[in-house]
Amino acid sequence: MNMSHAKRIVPALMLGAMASAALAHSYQTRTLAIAHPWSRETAPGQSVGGGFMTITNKTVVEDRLVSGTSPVAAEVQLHTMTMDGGVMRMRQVDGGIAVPAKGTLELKPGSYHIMFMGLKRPLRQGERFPVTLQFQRAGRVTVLFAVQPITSTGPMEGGHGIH
Ligand SMILES: [Cu+2]
Repeated sequence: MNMSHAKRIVPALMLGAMASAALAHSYQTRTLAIAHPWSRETAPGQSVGGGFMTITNKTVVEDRLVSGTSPVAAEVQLHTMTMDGGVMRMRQVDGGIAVPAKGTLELKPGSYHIMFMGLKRPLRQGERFPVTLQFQRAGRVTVLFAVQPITSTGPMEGGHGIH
């Protein structure tokens, strides 16, 4: 890499870091688009946290989110919510979650979500932490989860900022 190239890249990275609290973020692989990975701030002593994002499959072949890892948690699980005698319960998903061909998998509160089990430290509002997602076809994809206020019900998109 020559010097002029390096000089052009640095300001862009700095701008990205400064804008990160308020702006939406997304990731592209050859086959998937992963939008707005987010999580909620945790209370001291809270050992689990939720993770949410939107995964779009750009191909005509189904993919599958099968597992994940993160340095902030002992284990990353995939969960779903089901009605059980009138009560919503979350349950670990067996065999992963499909990302439909030319379709979208939404991980959101009250539905499919990621569960960070055995948090090694509290998740603080405004920070980002890495999660490596394992897909059946797309392989490993590492994304950053943005930690939003504990009251959040959806991703904070660009321009909305912190409420
Ligand atoms: Cu859960």
